[in-house]
Amino acid sequence: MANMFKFLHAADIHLDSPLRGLETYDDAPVEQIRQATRRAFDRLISLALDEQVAFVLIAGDLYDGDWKDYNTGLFFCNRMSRLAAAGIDVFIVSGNHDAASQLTKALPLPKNVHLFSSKRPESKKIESLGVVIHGQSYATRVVADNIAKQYPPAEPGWLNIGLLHTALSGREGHEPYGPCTIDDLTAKGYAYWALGHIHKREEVCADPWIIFPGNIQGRHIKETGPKGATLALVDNGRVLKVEERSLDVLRWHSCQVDLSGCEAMDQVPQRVQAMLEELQTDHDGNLLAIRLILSGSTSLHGQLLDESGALTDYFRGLATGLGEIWLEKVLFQTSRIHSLDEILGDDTPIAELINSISRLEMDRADCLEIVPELAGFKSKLPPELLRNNDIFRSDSPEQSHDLYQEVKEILIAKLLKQGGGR
Ligand SMILES: [Mn+2]
Repeated sequence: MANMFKFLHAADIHLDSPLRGLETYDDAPVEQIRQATRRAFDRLISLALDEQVAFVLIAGDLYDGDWKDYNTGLFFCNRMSRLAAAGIDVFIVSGNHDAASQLTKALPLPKNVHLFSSKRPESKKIESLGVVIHGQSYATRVVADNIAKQYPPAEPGWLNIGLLHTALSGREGHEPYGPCTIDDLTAKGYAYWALGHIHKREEVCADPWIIFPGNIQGRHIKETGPKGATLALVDNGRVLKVEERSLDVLRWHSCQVDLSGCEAMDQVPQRVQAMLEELQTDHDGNLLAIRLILSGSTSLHGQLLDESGALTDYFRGLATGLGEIWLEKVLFQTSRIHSLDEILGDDTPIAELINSISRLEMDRADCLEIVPELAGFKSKLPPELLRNNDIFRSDSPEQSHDLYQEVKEILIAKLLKQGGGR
């Protein structure tokens, strides 16, 4: 009986997850992004083989949803056969995205793959290692029950592992599925809880180990930084240590470029370039997808807004020149050095006009009333764009608010330029 071995814990692979509107960007590296979840999955397979792990755990949302065709499933079975050839077993629970009710197509599972039942918790023993894995799949997309409660207590004398798709007691930006507390999990007496669902890596607890490995590949700007899986080392029936291993092939970053104190326009690209070069040094050879946020108070504020289109193109050129960098978006969020009152001085007509614009409290409803064409325009947009474009999302009032602030700022900047203000 082997008393020292490794296992790999991954989750939220979202294999063949769609592009989320990236095709609407002119220069998006569409092919690289489209292939990213598969390439990251290939790196997971390579890691399992290189580290000669005893088994692999996948804690839900292996698939993003129902397969378009059988290709996604065939790809998965093919990669599983590589693990089978090395004698590596794979244990899977499904999550909300690939719940039993969500998938209408199926392929026979390779012999080395075990998918846990969605009806009740199951326990699978690996006699040669003294390991028992407890798990339950999602039957439906929405699981509001604490399914962990039904998991059996630890089997004495075995290394007990719980495989579970859950939001625990809630995590920002994630549906509160399979709710449970850390105490619920600890009470079972397992050595390791292999969780999934939360896309950001989190070591919730070290005794027992309760871990969200995060997803293996970021899929949009809200999933930033390195992504990967957890490699655990077991010795004499105890999980000695865990390591985070990055697997992503395309890395998202959102970064601020502080333009405070910039006095001349030629300083702006310098600061942007410095930031891009800094990011370049820390990306494990991956393609970088970057959102630039220009911030800080500067006398260039109005000019930046006025020239935002041309500047964005210029920054794209800088990024492309540096190599594997794609600028997803540039946000202009600088502020004025001087207040409007200071700039405008006495009550000239232009001052009055600008002041009334700056006082305008626009919200979503107002905007649609002011510009009735917007509603017609919105109805003509493809649904894919609507779903992914901040501007038209009715469920994000803060984003709408930001947008209207930006519109106001651009209007004011243009008027100031016309009126000869600073
Ligand atoms: Mn999930």
